[in-house]
This record gives sequence, C-alpha cells and structure tokens, in this order.
Amino acid sequence: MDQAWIDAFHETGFAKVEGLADDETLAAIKSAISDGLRPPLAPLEYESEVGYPGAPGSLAEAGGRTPRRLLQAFARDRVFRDWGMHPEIVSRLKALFGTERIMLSQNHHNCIMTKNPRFSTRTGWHRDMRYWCFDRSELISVWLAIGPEREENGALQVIPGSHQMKMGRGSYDANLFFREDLDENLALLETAQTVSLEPGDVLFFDALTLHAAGKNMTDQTKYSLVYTYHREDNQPIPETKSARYEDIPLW
Ligand SMILES: O=C(O)CCC(=O)C(=O)O
Repeated sequence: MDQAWIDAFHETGFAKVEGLADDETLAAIKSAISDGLRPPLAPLEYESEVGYPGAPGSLAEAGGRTPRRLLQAFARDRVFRDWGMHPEIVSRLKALFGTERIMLSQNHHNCIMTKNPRFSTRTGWHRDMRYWCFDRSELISVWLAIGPEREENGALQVIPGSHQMKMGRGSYDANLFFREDLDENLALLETAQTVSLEPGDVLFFDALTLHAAGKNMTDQTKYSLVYTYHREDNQPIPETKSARYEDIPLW
C-alpha cells in the first residue's frame, strides 16, 4: 500500500483496491452465498422490508420475499470471517485509522448485499451514518465485488469529497436520504462518480461519503460482501442497534 492510496482515501472519502480477493477466495465466498440462499437462511432482510421506492409493499406481494441482504455474514461461515480479517484489509484499515486497535462491527453492515434483477430497488443518496450510532462518525466500510459491478447492475455511485462537507439536517429527508428536490443538493449530485468494480475488487469508503446505487437492470443477481470497521476508542452508543452484537477486535 502506498501513501498515495491513503491520501486519495482521505481526500475523496473512498479508495479502490483492484483484485484483492483471488479466484479461490471468490469461489469459496460464492459457494457460501449460494448455501445461504437456497433456501434463504435467516437472518435476512427482504426487498419488502427496506421500504425503498418501487419495492414490493409486503412480504405477501410478488417479489416481497426477494432477499436484499443476508445479515450476520461474519457468523455465517469461516470464509466470511477470514475475509473480514484478511491481513491486507486489516493493514490498510490500520493505516487509514492511524491505530493498531481496530474492530469489525457485527451490526448492520455485516452482510451480503444481493441485488436481484427483477425486484431490486434503487438505494437513494445517503451517508452510512444513517444506520450507525457511534461516539464519532469515523467508520469505514469495505465492499467486496463478488461479480462485476457496473451502472447497469446497480453499482455504487459516490460523491468525491462529500465526507468532509458540512450538511445540515435540512439536506436530508425524514429517512435521512439526501433530498433530491433541493437545487444545492442537485448541483452536488452532478459530481457523482460510478464505481465500476471487477470481481475481487474492493472499495473502502468513509461512513460520511454520500453514495447511492441503482436498480439492477441486467438478468443476473449482483452480490457484494460488506463489513464496517472502527477504532477501539470510537464505541457504539449503548442500547442502540449499533451496540447489539459484540465488535470483533482485530489486533
Ligand atoms: O447496493 C445498494 O443498493 C447500496 C447499498 C448501500 O448503499 C448501503 O447499504 O448503505
């Protein structure tokens, strides 16, 4: 890892690493995902539960039981644990956080994202701090592309530098999505970049980086594995959903 990669992360709020997962790792992860989907093994989140625009309205509706996230990835299989503690991921995170004492959260972003071609929905613009309750908003997510990720199958889009921008509560709607009906927000969204990834590529991104992702318009489900990490001295607020399960120390 070079200093330029670290600087790019701090400057833009995200940084890619190409080919971090080798073919053998990807094959093992794909096989474990397949085991988790046929039949779908709990805990999982369905499209009808995310409540995004266009999602099936209930579990009973057509597509309502389409998996959106296989939750608790870390506990599901040894391959997921090995990936979450991959020495290169850990060493990059230590460099980004500037400490040895980092932890992996077993809450929320500890999942396999599944984006189904027929029933998946767009995720609106947001910062991941909408999900988290921590002392400070210093968290980093690590997103592994299991297959190719492109605009047409719902790849991530990011706003470079948005992790450092001050935004008032009024920039967001009731559900903490970035409002797309405000001129100043629309001007910022013009600077969006799509993050195209090849299988095995990884995106590190700051929990304050504004991002979104489209619907999957292809005929293949897209799978991504995502974990979130933090420093030991930045703890989840007790009794919130960020503190529900123990964090895993990585030193
Ligand atoms: O794949 C997607 O739809 C985006 C997921 C996402 O941004 C999130 O869960 O925070």
